[in-house]
Amino acid sequence: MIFKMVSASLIALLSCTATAQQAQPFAQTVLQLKDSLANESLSKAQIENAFSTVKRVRKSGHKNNVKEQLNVGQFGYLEVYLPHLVNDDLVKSARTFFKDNLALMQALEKKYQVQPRFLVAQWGISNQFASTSYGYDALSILSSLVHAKSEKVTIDDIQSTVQLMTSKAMGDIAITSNWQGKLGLLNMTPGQVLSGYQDYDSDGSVDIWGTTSDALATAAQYLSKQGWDHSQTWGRQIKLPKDFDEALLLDTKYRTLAQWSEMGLIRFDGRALPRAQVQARLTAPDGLNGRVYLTYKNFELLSQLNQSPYDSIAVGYLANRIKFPAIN
Ligand SMILES: [Ca+2]
Repeated sequence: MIFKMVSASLIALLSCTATAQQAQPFAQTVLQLKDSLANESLSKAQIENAFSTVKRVRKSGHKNNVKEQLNVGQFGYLEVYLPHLVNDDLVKSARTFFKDNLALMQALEKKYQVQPRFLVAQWGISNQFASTSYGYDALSILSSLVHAKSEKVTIDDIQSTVQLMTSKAMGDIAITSNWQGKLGLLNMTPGQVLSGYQDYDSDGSVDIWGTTSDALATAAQYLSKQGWDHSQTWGRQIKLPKDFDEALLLDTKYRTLAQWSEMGLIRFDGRALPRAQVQARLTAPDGLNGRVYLTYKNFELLSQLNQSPYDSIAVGYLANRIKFPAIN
């Protein structure tokens, strides 16, 4: 039933797109993009070379993974989305990978000061542990999204992609992306990849599309540079007191757990919040009637890697499932 609803909406969306005429040809969009990139960090030859094979691409209606099928915006609530996405199979895959790669996990944690369960969880939520993510020419996808006036793509994404294409560190690897223009196993933006790509296995190229350690290390380096706090986790599900003022859900102010405790918030299992000075704020994507969380600063960084608060919460939740029960 749910999938029928999704399909019907998708068909409606596609026919809408098909009838909307583009005001200018794609070639003109490409010219404008090239003009916008003509700055000191990229030569004219590099820009021309990068765009020489760019083509306009249109997305088909095929939904190729569970996340696309579970289109949150169409029908979902976190209460439905979370158990569908982070199901027993995904948890098992996460824990098995973690256990089979304990030495890598420990080495990543030591080098980047990011708990590796978050990296593995980010991979699971981004790509359901697919071992490769070679897809479509990233510059063609991003240029096509700009042409379609997607607000999610900026000139910075285009510039970062061209810089990656011209970077020697990437070796001979083609810069490919998914339909949203996200790169690699962990669906990072071109700018995020550019800010900290890692050739973790030292084979001479950064392959975040087909080498798990390169992909995990690149995300770890990004989170580390953004200020990840290794002494903290991401947040916790809580219960609000009955008389809680709904307006406070829109308040993004950080308060200590002790302050939240004084305001009547308790752990989801009914116990009191820890008496810690940890700074936390409310995250309630479905309002008072949905799951409510107190999230910490690290959650803001996870949110930079994810499309929606649902996915960021799913990463935190999967990371919890990797930690408990403990893997030895
Ligand atoms: Ca490598």
